Amino acid sequence: MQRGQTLRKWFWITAAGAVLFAACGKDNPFLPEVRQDNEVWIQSDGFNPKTLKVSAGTTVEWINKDSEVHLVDSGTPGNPTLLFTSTNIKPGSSWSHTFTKAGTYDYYCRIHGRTGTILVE
Ligand SMILES: [Cu+2]
Repeated sequence: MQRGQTLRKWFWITAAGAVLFAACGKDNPFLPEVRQDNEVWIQSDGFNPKTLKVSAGTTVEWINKDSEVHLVDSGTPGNPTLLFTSTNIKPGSSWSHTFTKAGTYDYYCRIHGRTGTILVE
């Protein structure tokens, strides 16, 4: 084999390896994403999970997996508790809040009225 051919061969082997490596990686779009223990996914049908159990000191992250803007507000529709209020959570973005004390924290989407609970132990 000629030197040029050998180089080309190794180029393609390296390129194929890089593509395979990327495909097997964490951000592989072909693999389903896994929700982390401190995450609430905002989906078109509501908060997932509807009740999230965490330990005190956990930073809970609401991730908007929907195509609409959502806004997380503590309390229940019509009865906000003013403990936490998110900014507008746009599709693909997220908002976080750290829960330092044990308790049951109800929240809802101020735009759509859907409800959820954070159970802090
Ligand atoms: Cu909403």
